[in-house]
Amino acid sequence: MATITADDRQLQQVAQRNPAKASPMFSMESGAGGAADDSSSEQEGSYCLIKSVRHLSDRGFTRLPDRYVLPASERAGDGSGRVKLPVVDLAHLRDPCHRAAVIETLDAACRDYGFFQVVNHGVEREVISGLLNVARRFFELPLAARARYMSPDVRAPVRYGTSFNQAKDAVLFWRDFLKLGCCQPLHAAVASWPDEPADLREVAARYAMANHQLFMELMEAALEALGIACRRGLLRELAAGYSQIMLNCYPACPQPELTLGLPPHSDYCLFTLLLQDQVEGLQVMHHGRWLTVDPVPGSFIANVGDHLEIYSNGRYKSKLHRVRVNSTRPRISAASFHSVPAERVIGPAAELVDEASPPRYMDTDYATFLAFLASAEGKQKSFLQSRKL
Ligand SMILES: O=C(O)CCC(=O)C(=O)O
Repeated sequence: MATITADDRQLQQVAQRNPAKASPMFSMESGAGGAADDSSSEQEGSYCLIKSVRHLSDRGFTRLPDRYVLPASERAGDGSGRVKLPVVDLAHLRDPCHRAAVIETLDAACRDYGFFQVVNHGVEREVISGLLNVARRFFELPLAARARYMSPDVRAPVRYGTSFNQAKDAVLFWRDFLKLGCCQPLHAAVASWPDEPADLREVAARYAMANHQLFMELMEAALEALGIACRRGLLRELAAGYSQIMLNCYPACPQPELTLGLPPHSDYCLFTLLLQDQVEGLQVMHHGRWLTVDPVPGSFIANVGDHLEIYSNGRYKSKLHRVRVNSTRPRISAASFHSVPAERVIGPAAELVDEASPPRYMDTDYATFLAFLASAEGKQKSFLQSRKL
């Protein structure tokens, strides 16, 4: 039987001190209703379920709480293969003798898998390990310290939470997250990031800058591959574009076969750059099959987001992906979503539209996406579908 811990008491104090901020996270309306777990107290059960899966994992639950149990048809099952993603070597991309060949690889990967592995990127090892390390330490903080950043508002620039789209998920997912908004200038955004662990702001800011630089290089290559002649204007806008770092924590799960860390979804951005530790979990949908991606230490996984599918008028594919969890090894990942400035409207590129290829998507912007997220689960490719002409 679960007992009230020091964490619980601290969290109750946070809720009492700041009920406006904290209480929606504990209400029965925000996704925690109907809890059933190892706890004898329904109130405590619902309270635990909603605050974080890390908390449930730490308490040694042996049975997955009902609110995490997916219908059988939505579980991962046993039948998935493995994939080694196409490799985009940035050292070669930077070499004029090899650039054309790398651009071809990137173009083919974006059209087919929608995913590729980025190697020889030049981002320093300690910047990468530093981010994974500080993320791990953030999720190890006492819950009350993490709870300072809880918000049910999908628009909040800094947000700690759990599941996929917690307020809308009919079934919860086995993930906690910390979202760090990275609008420009970065120092203004950094000031709102958590001040615990003490080095989080510095480490994450270094990572954000290096990661954004990488995104810019990949975008330049993608625009070249798509044959966009006037690249400079868009690249200038992207230099001041909007990005988010999503730090994900998937604790060991008592019955991983019954749930998922994240449901099948596509990303709302131009490119996502994903960093993962050595624990596998990411699966991509390819020709109707789920494939597990082999982690390659030190590399990034890049994937085409909804914006790039729209901008490329459907040539590049924003592919479904999901995350499996396991019973023994916690997993940390950091997904950086990069796109245009938040107020910028994006639609199919003029160069890619003509009589033979009419526009296939409506123009869209960030506000439209946030309104969509606030009203729908956002799983599968539902947002992108809503923009199709
Ligand atoms: O953790 C992962 O491997 C994927 C994360 C992801 O898809 C997301 O944050 O949207």
